[in-house]
Amino acid sequence: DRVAVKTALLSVSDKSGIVELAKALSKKGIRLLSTGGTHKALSDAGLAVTDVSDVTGFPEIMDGRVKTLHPNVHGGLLAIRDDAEHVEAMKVHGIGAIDLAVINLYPFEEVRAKGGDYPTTVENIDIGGPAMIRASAKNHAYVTIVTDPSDYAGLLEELADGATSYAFRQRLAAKAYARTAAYDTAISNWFAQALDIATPAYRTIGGVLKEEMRYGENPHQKAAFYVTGENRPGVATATLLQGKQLSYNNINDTDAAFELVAEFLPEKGPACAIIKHANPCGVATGPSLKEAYKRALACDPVSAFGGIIALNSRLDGETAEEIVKLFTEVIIAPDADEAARAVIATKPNLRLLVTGALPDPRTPGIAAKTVSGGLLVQSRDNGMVEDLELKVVTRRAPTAQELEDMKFAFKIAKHVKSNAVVYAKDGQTAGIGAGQMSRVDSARIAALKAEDAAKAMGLAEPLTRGSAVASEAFLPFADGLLSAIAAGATAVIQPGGSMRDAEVIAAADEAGVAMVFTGMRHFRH
Ligand code: 93A
Repeated sequence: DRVAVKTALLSVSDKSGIVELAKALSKKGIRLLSTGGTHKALSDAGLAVTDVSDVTGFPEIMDGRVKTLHPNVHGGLLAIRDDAEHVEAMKVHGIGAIDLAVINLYPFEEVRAKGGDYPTTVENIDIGGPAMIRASAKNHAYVTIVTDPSDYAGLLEELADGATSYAFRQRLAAKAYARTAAYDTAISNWFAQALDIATPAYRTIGGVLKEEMRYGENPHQKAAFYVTGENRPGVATATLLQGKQLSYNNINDTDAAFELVAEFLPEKGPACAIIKHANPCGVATGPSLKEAYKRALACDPVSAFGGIIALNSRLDGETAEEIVKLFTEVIIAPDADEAARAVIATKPNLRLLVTGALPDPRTPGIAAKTVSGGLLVQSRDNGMVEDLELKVVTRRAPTAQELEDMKFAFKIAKHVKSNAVVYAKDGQTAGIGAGQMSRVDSARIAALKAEDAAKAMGLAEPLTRGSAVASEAFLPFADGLLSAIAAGATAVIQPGGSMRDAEVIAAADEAGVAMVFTGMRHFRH
């Protein structure tokens, strides 16, 4: 099954290693064909190489948009070598077989990542390259397709006897289709982003392998991290300033932390979110970043141990000093100043990630999860309480302070696993109940945690007294509300829309509690 390589077509944008490869191929007596720029690089290096225009009998036209899109190229790549009709067609039309194709594509992903303008990005959509890659890969029974410069060394090893094996060609064909699929994914997602289209039908799920982790959610599971190239500051694009590689769970939790803290615009003041198992165990704003951290920690200092800390502004030295007092896994922030970096450096295992910016909570995007035999895709939950028309449904309207607390709590409830109940006061979470199967249990747990935190801090009463409470989905019965009132909440924010809204409103009125409906639900499962 070894096929001798007599003719090779080289057409590469990334020209690293191409001259060395071409020299080695040429030494083996392999005839070289190539396109304009590649041709120039090779002939400049003194190699004998045929211009693809001489093969097609056609000049490269339209700024190179049409250079290899020709039957003489595609026939040479696609012909079945032992099919009489194919051989006859080659003879009649003067098509020569091409046995090896070395191709890498216009750097669409790089241009996109650098924020190239619209026409430049479009011009970097390669057409001829993917066509040749797909043709060669389809015909892997005869043709060897190399799409990655890191495979050049292996190719030369394989070609020791001037031929390649079927298994070798098969493997490279599989890699080739992974490459063209990833390339088209990047193009479709760039379009969706450029046009602000959140509809999943316009998006493709896929990415480029960034790294393999030692294990997945559990040690017996394997895991890898793929980057989609989406232009969104976060864990996928962050720079790891120090600490060991992030684990699967770290990446998941860090993402949850940073997306949550990004809800708080830095112009409005510092904010901090502490995450455990993808749920916040404390979120707060404060007069300084250090205060924001301390206030976030106060909500549930027990759970915060070994957590992930996300900050909405540049980490400074005094905040870093405070953070290192407790065992933390990861810190993520837009930036970290010199003093902060020096403090964090005293904890070599603590990972410090900087992103350069915060992601915009309002931009559309895509979220996906697998189910058995399928993929569920939806647009990102980019609803923001600031954009909603809040409807006061109780006799008593909330005070200005209650309204602030309500909005703060609802913002956080969006990032808590359902059923979510969040108590907040003065820009600080007082208690968070997450992931319970019944809403009333989430309310009870949140209140219980607030009592524990009060005891730990030596407070006379829990922070839930006089707080606002948020529920990410409607309160189906009055019981959840009554439990919140028992914990001391004086204001309630929830989407509304239950069959029993009237009952819930009556219970609130009875207790003199103010309640607003947002009309928007934030399930998170
Ligand atoms: O503009 S294209 O879509 N049209 C083509 O016919 C074509 N043929 C090869 N792009 C095409 N290519 C690409 O040109 C290759 O995929 C490669 O990335 C690049 C190499 O061009 P040069 O050799 O001129 O630098």
